[in-house]
Amino acid sequence: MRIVEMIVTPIAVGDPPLRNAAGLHAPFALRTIVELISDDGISGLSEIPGSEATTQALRDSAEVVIGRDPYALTGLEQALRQRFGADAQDRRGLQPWDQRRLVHMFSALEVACLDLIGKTTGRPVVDLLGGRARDRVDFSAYLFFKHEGAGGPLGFGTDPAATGWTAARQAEALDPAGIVAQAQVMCATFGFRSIKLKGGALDPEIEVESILALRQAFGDRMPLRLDPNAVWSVDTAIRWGKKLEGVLEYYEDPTRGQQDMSRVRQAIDIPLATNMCTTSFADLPGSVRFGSEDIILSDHHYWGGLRASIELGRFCRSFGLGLSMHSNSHVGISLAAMTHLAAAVPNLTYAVDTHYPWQLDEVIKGGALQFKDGALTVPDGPGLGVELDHEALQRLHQNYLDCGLSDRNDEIEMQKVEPGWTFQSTRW
Ligand code: GKR
Ligand code: MG
Repeated sequence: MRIVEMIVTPIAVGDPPLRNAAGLHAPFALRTIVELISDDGISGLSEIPGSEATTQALRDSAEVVIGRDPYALTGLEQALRQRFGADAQDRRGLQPWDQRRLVHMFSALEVACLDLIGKTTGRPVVDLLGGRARDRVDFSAYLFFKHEGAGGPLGFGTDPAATGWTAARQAEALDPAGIVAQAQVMCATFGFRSIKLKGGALDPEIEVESILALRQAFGDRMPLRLDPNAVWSVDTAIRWGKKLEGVLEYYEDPTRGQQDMSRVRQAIDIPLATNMCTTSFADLPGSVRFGSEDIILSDHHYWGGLRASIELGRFCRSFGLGLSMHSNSHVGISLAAMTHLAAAVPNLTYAVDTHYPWQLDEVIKGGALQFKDGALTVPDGPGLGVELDHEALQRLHQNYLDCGLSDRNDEIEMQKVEPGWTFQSTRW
């Protein structure tokens, strides 16, 4: 089997005005969809965060990809590294999301190759990763402080006729009562059995009060997580962390960098988790040396694909670390890949993050994948088990062309709400 064609399509999907440490989500989240077509006419799919540089680099990688055997993934990674060079360590950036190029490119190509292989052999991707440790994957409710608005063409506008989650999805939530209301509808709609709150957005006191209000509303059997995305100082992280001992399942990136994370970890009695200070294989020796976290959040878009994420799982097992999974705004192709991966890793025992309920647009046939009791059954069709809806792809590509966004920039969006607002790598 040979790859004969690669189609790279940037899309923009409606995203509500969600707050985070870097500002505010724009009305559209950007993703890039990759299709690899084999010489027998089978197509393999993948999805990665959208960025102009990565999309262009993926298009340029055609010279390395076309004519290649999709099973030859090690050679593909070597060829990409040679052609594009390794990412400098600081390319990740200080934002909550990762801006490295090579890991994203290889992830996009590897997942599409595995989908192609699965579709050719008639086996689900989970089987190509060693088979299932579980049939169903638990996901976590992912709460955000937010401004009123639905995102997409409605922007800050709302549909007054909306009910249920569609109404809660567009409601303002800028205080503990708003967060509890958001959580109640999200958990009732999707059945989630653990909750993560995106922090680093408002004053720490409001964020901690929101966690305590969730505890009050849901009781102590609902695991709770808080993620300030590293914009709290060590002192702030310790001071507020003390109030959350015995309350949080884990405290995600309360502060920045492995050494400071380790100082917080020594001072408080809550497991620390990260998708910001230990984000690559090069960071793992530092993680062990400093003892910066208890739990690493995997993400196949950032760690260089599904097979690399399996390696990360083995590392965590060897060093006694927990393993969870990070997400960013995404649609169903990424969700399917995350589900296959989570099903294949025995020690991925935490409910996986997902932004999926926040996005109403979809590129896969049949519409959104459905959570039941907060979990997804691993798709058992060949490959990822999802198919591209080409009409939807074209519509969402047109959104991309029309919306005028080409890279994620939450600071610019925030300035529309609070003129002069700027990102600070340590805010509180
Ligand atoms: O979607 O605003 C967001 C999140 O802040 C995202 O960009 C982060 O990467 O979910 C993420 C996290 O856990 O840090
Ligand atoms: Mg995080």
